[in-house]
Amino acid sequence: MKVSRRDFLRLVTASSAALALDPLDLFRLREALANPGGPTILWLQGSGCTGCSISFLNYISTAAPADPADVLIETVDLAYHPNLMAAAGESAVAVAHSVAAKGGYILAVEGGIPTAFGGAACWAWSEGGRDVTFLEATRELAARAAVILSIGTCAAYGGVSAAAPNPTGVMGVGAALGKSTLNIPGCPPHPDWIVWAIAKLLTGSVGALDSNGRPAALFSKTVHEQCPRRGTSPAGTYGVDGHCLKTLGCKGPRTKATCPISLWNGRTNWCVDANGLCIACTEPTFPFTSVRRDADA
Ligand code: FSX
Ligand code: SF4
Repeated sequence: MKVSRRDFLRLVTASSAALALDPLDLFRLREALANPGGPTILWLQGSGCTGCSISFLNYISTAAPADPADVLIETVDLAYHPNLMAAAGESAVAVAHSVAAKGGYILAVEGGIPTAFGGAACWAWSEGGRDVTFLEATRELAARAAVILSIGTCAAYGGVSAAAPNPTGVMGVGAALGKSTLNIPGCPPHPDWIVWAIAKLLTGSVGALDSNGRPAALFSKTVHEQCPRRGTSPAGTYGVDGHCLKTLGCKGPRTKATCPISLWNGRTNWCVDANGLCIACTEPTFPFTSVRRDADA
């Protein structure tokens, strides 16, 4: 029976607990088998809802990579992810340190960084009996990263996690660390945008960024410009198909994203087509002005 590298890695990962395989050994094994052209990714989760990871796991495509497994096994080496890695505890942290020592990896951050209370509102991990704040962990791992990828609006700009009255002083990753980040916002970001960013980083061709650190290739047009309901008569109330939702508070005119083209949930639907307003979740102001019927929409 021919077993592909992908099947083998799946098998090893699934059976690592049963085999009591040391996570560091598993890491070295995976490193040896990983796509030699694939970058290593450390993915951290701070103040957010984990919806960014869930969105990524909903990735599906007719072209390669076809699903998250294709991305994670054939394309990149995901060395650390709180939900997806086989390792746990201090062994998992040791893997992150081992990658960090080498440098040149992609640091993907999901969720914002709490900065109040000395960062003590969010812990990344414990090691040697000491709790390490998310602020400290991201500072350390950002130091030798080739690029910092802020996945989701919380990581990019603070988002829901930074909204009042949350007292934890959540900031976006770039603002909290004082570093440039490649921002893929959205609450959550579309899985295609996340995979697009990773693929473009692989080829070094992300292209121009806008003033909010977003790739212009994905975030140069407003939702309104691409909306099939543009020019239709205003909806007088909620739940009526086919009418423009602007008078109800749709933020499509000042929200940059590809939702009307990308569609969501396996390309079946998107907010406006489900008669939901665009709430501007890809914008730095989200969620502060997202539900107000302000004059600019
Ligand atoms: Fe934020 Fe991610 Fe919104 Fe949630 O963790 S961008 S709250 S969908 O998932 O950070
Ligand atoms: Fe623009 Fe929203 Fe109306 Fe679509 S529904 S045309 S995005 S205002």
